[in-house]
Amino acid sequence: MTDRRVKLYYFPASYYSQKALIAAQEKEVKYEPVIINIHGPDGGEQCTAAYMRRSANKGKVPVLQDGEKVITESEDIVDYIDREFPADTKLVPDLSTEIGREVAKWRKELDAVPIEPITFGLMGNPDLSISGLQIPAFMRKKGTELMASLQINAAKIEQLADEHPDLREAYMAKVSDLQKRRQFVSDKDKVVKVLDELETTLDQVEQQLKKVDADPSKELWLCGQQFTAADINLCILMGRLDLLGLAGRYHNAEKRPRLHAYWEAAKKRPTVNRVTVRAIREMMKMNVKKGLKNALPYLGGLVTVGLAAGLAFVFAQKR
Ligand SMILES: N[C@@H](CCC(=O)N[C@@H](CS)C(=O)NCC(=O)O)C(=O)O
Repeated sequence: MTDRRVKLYYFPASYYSQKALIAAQEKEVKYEPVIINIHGPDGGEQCTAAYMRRSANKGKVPVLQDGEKVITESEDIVDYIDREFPADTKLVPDLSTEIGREVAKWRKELDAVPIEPITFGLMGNPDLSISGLQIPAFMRKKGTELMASLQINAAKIEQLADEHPDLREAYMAKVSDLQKRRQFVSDKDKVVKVLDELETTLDQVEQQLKKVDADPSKELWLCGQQFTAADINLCILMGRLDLLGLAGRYHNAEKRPRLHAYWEAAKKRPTVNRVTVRAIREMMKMNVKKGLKNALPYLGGLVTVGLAAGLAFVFAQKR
């Protein structure tokens, strides 16, 4: 572990943030956490001009800042952390080795899973969920409400584009992202297709785990004995399937038993557990704290009124 300290801008429930968080924690990187509320008002904190500039005009999380260096793509963040922070753990084995090539192949395959259509598709069509969405109520919007909020956010971002002409192009790219999200919400057939395609990817994962499992000397990680960047990508996907109530569709003791066993074991790994399983609990805590903070002036008012009423009562009794 080194004393070098970086800044990590992220949102706990964000898929790609979780990738950076697991990597940083696996490598025991000391990082200053900066939470960017991507569900906040006015399109979210990632849309402020200051954050847009900080994130190379992308306005997305995660972002890793190491002194002057700013890294924006989650795959690049994992590579950077692995390269720059030597530790016993090596997340990205050298490409000149067989495991290095395997890890690269699986990272690419899993990073290509279209997580936005799956997530927004399920939020807009919760009947596609098997065991129900686990997303906390304060983060969840249904069908028409979700469509309307995406539209409102697009309008707010267009306004920001007018206010900051130097960021216009970047803001308009975000508006186009929001329009795509509206399509995922409204086009159920497309969502069904994406969910069907995921079956093929997970069949390949099951085959790979079977291959690894054939060697009893190896612990069951995706590319063998070592937990790697490929496992990070698989774990965040499994966590997202849990969150969307889709786990039962894709794996159980009968269907893809190796993947099922893999996830049961992976969830116990401290970094994976903290970042995926406990993310929602953290979100709930954040929301309760925010609620309390907002309620504080009213609570203060209530206490004052209560005290005044009590004193008036005591005073009246004495007379
Ligand atoms: N390709 C990027 C994707 C990052 C991304 O899409 N982040 C999402 C959260 S998971 C985000 O910031 N969404 C907010 C927005 O698009 O305004 C990466 O791998 O880092």
